[in-house]
Amino acid sequence: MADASSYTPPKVWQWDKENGGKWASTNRPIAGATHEQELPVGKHPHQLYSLATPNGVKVTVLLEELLALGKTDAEYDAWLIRIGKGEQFGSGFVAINPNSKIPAMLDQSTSPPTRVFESGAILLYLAEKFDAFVPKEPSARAECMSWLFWQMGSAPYLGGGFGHFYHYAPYPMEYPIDRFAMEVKRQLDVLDRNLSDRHYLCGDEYNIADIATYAWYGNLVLNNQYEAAEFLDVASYTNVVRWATEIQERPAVQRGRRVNKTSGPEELQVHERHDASDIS
Ligand SMILES: N[C@@H](CCC(=O)N[C@@H](CS)C(=O)NCC(=O)O)C(=O)O
Repeated sequence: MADASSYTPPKVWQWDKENGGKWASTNRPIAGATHEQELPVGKHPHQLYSLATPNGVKVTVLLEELLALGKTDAEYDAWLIRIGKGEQFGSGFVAINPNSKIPAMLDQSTSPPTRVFESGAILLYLAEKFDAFVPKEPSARAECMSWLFWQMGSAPYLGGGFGHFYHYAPYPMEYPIDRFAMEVKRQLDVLDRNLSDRHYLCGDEYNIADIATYAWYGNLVLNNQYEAAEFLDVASYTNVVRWATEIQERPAVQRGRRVNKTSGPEELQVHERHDASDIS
């Protein structure tokens, strides 16, 4: 791989399988399955195939919130998909998510079963199914959709842009780090201003927009995501910190954060969840 200053793009891009990046062994420029691998199926209505990354945590937090509300039909089996080992490219997973990214879900309570992929789509599907954490009144609903889609469109600049170049890239590159740090700080300021006179993102009610946004930006300001707390001066976004702290204290959030978790303190990891008692 050429260093940053000497690189001239070739006429036609070629796949360099050994580009040295952290994800070089799993990232590919083609879609589709790489191997046959059936997915396990449990007894509950919802079969979740995921990992406790911010996108995965959104869904387990919502499922735990629904169960905490007493929606017993929200029961779920959470199966682990180890993306570092390429399990997202197994044939069974690709059948429910042709995009090969966690999270993906199968709802067995419908006939035929319903597949849902994209974390935002899964949140909306579950919130509508259980009539919870999404407002019904049209203008409140529009505000919720606006923030939910804001999160879905914004987080790739945080994860795929800033996080990738600041934390995972094989060597530091000023141009992309500068560009994405600027964008992420702008996004934090968008949230901070919105939360200066609102308790939650859409007003007084906690909903799926908060769940989705907490998983990325709450994690960033509270949990030193990408070891960038100081670099991004996250503590200065005081309204975001206040909002994220409150969400993080919710028991369902604490539970959801542990499901499909394979890193951090071992006693907090719950690789698979098939029953409430799996999360002690
Ligand atoms: N827009 C998707 C993004 C999902 C996503 O990027 N998932 C990552 C983990 S957070 C993944 O599965 N990466 C595996 C890969 O890229 O091969 C969503 O929100 O569900």
